[in-house]
Amino acid sequence: MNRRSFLLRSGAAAATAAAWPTDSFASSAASSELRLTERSVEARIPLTYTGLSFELAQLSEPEFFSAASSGLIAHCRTLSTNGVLRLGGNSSEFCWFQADASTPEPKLHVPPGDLSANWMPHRLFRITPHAIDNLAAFLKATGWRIIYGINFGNNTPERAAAEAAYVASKLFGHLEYFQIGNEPDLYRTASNGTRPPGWDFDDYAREWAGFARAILAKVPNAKFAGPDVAGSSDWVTRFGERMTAELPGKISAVTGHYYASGPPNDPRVTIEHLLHGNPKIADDMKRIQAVTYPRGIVYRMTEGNSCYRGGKPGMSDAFASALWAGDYMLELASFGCSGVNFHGGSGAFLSASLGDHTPGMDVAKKPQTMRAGYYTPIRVEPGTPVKAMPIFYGMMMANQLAGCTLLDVSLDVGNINATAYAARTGKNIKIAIFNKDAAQPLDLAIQSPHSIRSASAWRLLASALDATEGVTLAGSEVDPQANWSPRTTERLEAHGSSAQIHIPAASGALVLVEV
Ligand code: BDP
Repeated sequence: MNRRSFLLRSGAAAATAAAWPTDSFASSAASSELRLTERSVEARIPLTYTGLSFELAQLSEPEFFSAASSGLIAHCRTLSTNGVLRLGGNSSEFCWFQADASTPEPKLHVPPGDLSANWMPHRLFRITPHAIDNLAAFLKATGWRIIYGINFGNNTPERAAAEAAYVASKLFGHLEYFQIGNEPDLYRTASNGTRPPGWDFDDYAREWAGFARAILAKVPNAKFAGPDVAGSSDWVTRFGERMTAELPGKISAVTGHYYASGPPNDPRVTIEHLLHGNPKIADDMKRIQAVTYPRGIVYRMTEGNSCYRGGKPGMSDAFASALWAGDYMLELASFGCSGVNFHGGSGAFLSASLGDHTPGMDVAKKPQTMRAGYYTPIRVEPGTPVKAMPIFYGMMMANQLAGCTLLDVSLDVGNINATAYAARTGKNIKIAIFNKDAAQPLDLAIQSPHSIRSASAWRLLASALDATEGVTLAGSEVDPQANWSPRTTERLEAHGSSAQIHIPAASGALVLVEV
């Protein structure tokens, strides 16, 4: 998925959308229908579907992920009791593990030439065994699992193996798999510069396998995923084919990142564009599934968000991001994705991951909104209470379908920009509906495959798409202690196998149908 070329293509699509009628109630109950059917091949959304991604450099502050991080722990648990934490990002290429006092600091690699267009940190972050011990306690307290990303950009196989050995010994019960390197498909670009311009997939695969073998020599039961690319689905499929053959039984997943738009200071990056969706997701997922399925591995979107280079104020930190994230998570799930990790963390480390360039600040409207890392699902800044951001609510809503078996949904909504996904567990069917249309409400007749005993709904609401406060799910906000429970469960009218729901413009709904 090339996020840059995508922006240009879907920018044109958004322009067409703007010409839609906005003042007419274009769709009547009769024409808007959501029909559910059982899938021919059963597919379950994993319980571990929901995840967060942080910069590995956060570990250079050993207390950040520790048993003492009560605010972050509570928010993680509210988001999911089976979540997955992924550590990586640009900063991971500048992290080094100091196994003991005798481990020397590595030489800092800075690419030659003009660095004005380079977005990498160019400073070292030290990770100590103490930080890993604290991370183990953090994972125990959250009940979350971890994907641990090891420096590949500026590292040696020996150092990588020493780090992996310590991590495996401390985090083993929680470790999903290791990754080696972050966005290697960008290494040869001027903005990254970790490898020279001619460096390509074959060089990558050879070097990567060398690191993996060095780790396996120290941690024989280590599992891996990769290539953790920025955009190239071609590298994803090639990695899956080649590494499952070279290292049989050692590859658990193929992985990639997805930023829906960017950079934040590009005027084409708008809420309307974000919510328009991207047909390339379906195409790429089908190609990736064709490689993973026969090999018994899965795909995970290990890092991403609404807008790269730190997110855009008034979009990435606003209600629009909740509708986008919930929709995106479940769209990927419908194509067999095994999980989604949205990137975030503290402003200092997100800013460091971008070489301290923070273009989002240039478009912030007020000095109070000037910070780094607009897209973070959980705000974690020193001296301020930990806070669930708007995107958190979309993730929480999508997470309600984790552990459930997917149903096929056919949705006929005319020209309204709406999507829906459904999954069942026992006699309960959960339907997530996203009306991303800024102007048109939606009246839907839900047709269930079985007769309905009762139907109810939780709403995902805010006052406006660009509202950065006051987002609710089922009438409740996540309180400062991260408590959340549904306050408003709306009963829906249901007859036979059909139920009716009205979805206002720019809102979501989670419908629970008992059959
Ligand atoms: C990805 C990097 C991450 C950055 C993020 C961004 O892996 O470290 O913070 O993009 O651009 O490329 O916001």
